Amino acid sequence: KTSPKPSAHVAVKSYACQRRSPLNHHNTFLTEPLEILAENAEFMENEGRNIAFRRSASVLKALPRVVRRMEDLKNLPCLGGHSLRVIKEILEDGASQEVETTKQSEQFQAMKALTGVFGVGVKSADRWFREGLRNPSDLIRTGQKLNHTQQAGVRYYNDLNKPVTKKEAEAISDMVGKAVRAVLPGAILTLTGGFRRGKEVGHDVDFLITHPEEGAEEGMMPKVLKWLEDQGLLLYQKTTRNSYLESRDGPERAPHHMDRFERCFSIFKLEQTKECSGTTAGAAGMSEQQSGPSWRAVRVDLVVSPYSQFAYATLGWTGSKLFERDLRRWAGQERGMSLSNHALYDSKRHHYLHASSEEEIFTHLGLEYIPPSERNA
Ligand code: DCP
Ligand code: MG
Repeated sequence: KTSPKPSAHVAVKSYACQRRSPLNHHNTFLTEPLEILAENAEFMENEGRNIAFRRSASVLKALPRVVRRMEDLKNLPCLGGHSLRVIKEILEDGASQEVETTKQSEQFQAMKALTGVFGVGVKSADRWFREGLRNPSDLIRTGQKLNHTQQAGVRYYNDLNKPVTKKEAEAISDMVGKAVRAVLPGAILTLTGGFRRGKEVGHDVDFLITHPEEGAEEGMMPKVLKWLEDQGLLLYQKTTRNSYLESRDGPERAPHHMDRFERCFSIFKLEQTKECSGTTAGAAGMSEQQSGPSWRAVRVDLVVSPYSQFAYATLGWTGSKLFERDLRRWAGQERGMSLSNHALYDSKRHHYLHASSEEEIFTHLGLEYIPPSERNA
């Protein structure tokens, strides 16, 4: 009988920003169920539980192999009793009763459908759920008062819930790049968010815009939007100077890491090639209409940053959300520093730390550099 090798237990660090989290990992069969419970906790506005399940799932993403037995989890950080029970059940029975019940529950399904409307946060969705509403068509049917964002969200609901492909993100990147350079020669456009981390699909396309000459980027956003609008590429746009969370779901959601960049939430009209427009148009006798629309709606976020803050903005907008959260937590708890999407402040020495690249920020924080493709925590 062979005893398990000690090397079977890998050391995993407790902050997500200390770990390498590739896009494709070995334990999706565990992380997906845990993330269902996290999402459900989010719908119940139980932030502690949400983050606990997110952290458990994230730790499993960093493992170099499939988890087969509970012993494989020995010495791993962030795995609480509840997560361990769920994992054990999946390892033993192939599924967790709690996860299956949650997925089937009317509340979970309704919250998912309602928060799936662009512009609808957990608070509004929960209120509607308690009033008996279950999906976007109920909002229309019962004549709910919707703001402009939510109206656009309902109008383009199907398109916006269809994953955006990398190819579509690249097509939009070309369009935005043209707009940005036409408005301000020398301007730099960076694709951020999930696509920068190497994801094949996303729920939106995130961009960061800057210009090497400090201050030149000021007043750019309206011009870029006008250029795009004149080309007929915009279905919806709303510019804000506030944080994304604040503007998404009301001021009560304002986070501690307030982001003051000029930001535009938009919906693009993306022309589709025949192969992409869904239904097969080639069949004999099919009219243009039956072949489906020639365009689709895509959510696009644009952020303008001064050059001096560009490295921090890039790091802050690349994600993942948990990676960002742990970067800020690491800075505060382990370094006595305060990290935002704009800057890094050393609270002990009372000064800001300049950085012109993401690598420099990791160095300031005393962290090993993790490339975007391994920030999928
Ligand atoms: N972000 C964050 N905290 C939030 C929202 C966003 O730190 N609450 C940052 C990190 C995200 C980035 O902004 O990666 C973009 O936000 P998205 O919601 O677009 O997230 P992703 O691009 O990572 O995922 P998706 O593929 O769903 O768009
Ligand atoms: Mg995104």
